[in-house]
Amino acid sequence: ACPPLRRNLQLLAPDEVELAKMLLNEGQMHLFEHWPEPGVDDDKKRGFFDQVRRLNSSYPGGLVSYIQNAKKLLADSKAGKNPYDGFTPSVPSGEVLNFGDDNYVSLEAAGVKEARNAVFVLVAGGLGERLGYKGIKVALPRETTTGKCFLQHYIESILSLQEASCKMVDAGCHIKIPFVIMTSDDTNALTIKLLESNSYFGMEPSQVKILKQEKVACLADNDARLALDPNDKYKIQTKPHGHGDVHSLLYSSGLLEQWKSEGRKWVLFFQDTNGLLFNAIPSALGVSATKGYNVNSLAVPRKAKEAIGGITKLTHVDGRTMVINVEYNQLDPLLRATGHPDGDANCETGYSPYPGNINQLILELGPYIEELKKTHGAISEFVNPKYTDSTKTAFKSSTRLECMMQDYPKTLPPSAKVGFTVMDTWLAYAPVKNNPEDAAKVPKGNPYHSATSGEMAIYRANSLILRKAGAQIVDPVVDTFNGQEVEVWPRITWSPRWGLTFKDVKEKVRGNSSISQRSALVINGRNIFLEGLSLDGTLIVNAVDEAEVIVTGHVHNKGWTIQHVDYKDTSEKEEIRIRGFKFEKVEQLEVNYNEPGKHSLSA
Ligand code: UGB
Repeated sequence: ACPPLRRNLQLLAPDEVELAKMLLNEGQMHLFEHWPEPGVDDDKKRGFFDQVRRLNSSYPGGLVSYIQNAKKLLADSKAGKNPYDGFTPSVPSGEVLNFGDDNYVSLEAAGVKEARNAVFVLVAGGLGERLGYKGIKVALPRETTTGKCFLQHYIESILSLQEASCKMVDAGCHIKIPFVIMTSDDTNALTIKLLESNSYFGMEPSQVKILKQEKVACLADNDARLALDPNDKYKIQTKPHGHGDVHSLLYSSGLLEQWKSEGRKWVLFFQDTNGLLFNAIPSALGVSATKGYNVNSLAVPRKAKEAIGGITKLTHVDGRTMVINVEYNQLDPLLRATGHPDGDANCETGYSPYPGNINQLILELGPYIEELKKTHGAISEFVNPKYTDSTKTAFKSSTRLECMMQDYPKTLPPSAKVGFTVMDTWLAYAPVKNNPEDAAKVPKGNPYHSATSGEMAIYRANSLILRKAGAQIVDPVVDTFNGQEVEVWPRITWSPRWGLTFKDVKEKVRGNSSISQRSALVINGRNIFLEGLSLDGTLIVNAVDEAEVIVTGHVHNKGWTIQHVDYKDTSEKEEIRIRGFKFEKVEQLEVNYNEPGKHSLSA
């Protein structure tokens, strides 16, 4: 059927002949039409089949399924079919937590106890196109007072949970919490380098598993003809398939069964740049454990049109219901099509009635494995072609199928226990996604989701937590960096092993401590107690775990001042430019306690 291919058959191994037949059956003859006689470009032709083999094995059901799914989704898209046809949205009910109250504190305790049965999965294969940062996002500083990157913070948080959890149940417990990172070709090498050059930030290398997602083939037209790479006609053009790949990768890796045999119970998924996330993990895991949720999504109050999905109850005309994320670009049209003429709008609370999905999912391992045995991890997909005109016959550029990890519950039976947990945004959610220019254009009152707001949110959260624990923290000032107006709170940071839960913080803030607005405080150690500290300047306290340090008295120095930096100022490092400020370290008090025993810093 394809003479250029037939003439080259002798070059192909038997499995490659089968792949070629499959491609021809699926209408992909164009991939070979330009192939010259044998003897010309033979290595490239073999390379082509190496790629086809990879594309075939990394997609559930292989390339046949991919092409057939694409044909169907492209036809639906051309016909203007709404994926939510027949569904009516309504506001779901879930757990709403109030930070620091008795219920919250007891859920945190339940969550820490469960953590020894948990595994963590970070999806970090995205390039972060909206942020435009050149490196990998997990290498960005979470805040620049200590300069610790997101990945270090995540690992230290998991290690602290591991230790606290073990201690709660049995002094001899040595359970190690597994940590999986999903990378892609865009992030894999840099992620491994970051881990290796920092000794895995204190985690045992065997605890960390890297799973690399493969890209998927691009589609050139409505017939799902695969697109050739414009720069190499022996290569199929590929693009990322989305964070939903994490489920099929976990399934095919065999890790799920291994975890089950080790008695693990929970799989916690999270994203690359939310510096507040681990504030929310203990209580949310407590909710999963006490409510027996098979699926628990973390959510925050959502501003209408904010670029985070809305958690929605969908009821089908046939009676089916599900509680699921409706992505931010689909919520507005869905609401308008179902009798809400204002679409995605704020209600009297000033927020959308649909809680915002922050894509932190807690799945119960047993039911998760059972479901994946049926689906092999395939997740409902979508396609988003940009057509050249209203006839929808041609694309401006090639497209591909995509999938999202939060669509996992779509295939679950109605008996599955699917819930969600709403927390305060200030406590739980501050992603770094938008570049300075786009962030400055965000409508007033909506979150910027930028490097500027992401860092300032850490200081605000820590200040508010200390306040709730009884310290006096002065109100913030308002300042503008890279065109974004933000609250500037004292620059308070602590290592996860100091303040894993609110109870931990409360136990370590005693007497009448106060911190002025221009102050910076770094607490780096487990047993550091603020006892009647009055801070006006910069104080850094480092202590080994076995040291117990009482910090008291008045610390006053010139401290660290905040300098404005323009994001276009290329004399500054990109990590600094994108946040729009840096610290000038004028004066500080830094104390180190390297010996066990009781110490007192009495300034
Ligand atoms: N990611 C991958 O690992 N692989 C990929 O192929 C793509 C991404 P974005 P998005 O909570 O903040 C999501 O781009 O997809 C990783 C939810 O869909 O930051 O626009 C990537 O590295 C949305 O419902 O976000 O929006 C990153 O860690 C809402 O909840 C993660 O996937 C929103 O996040 C997310 O990728 C949010």
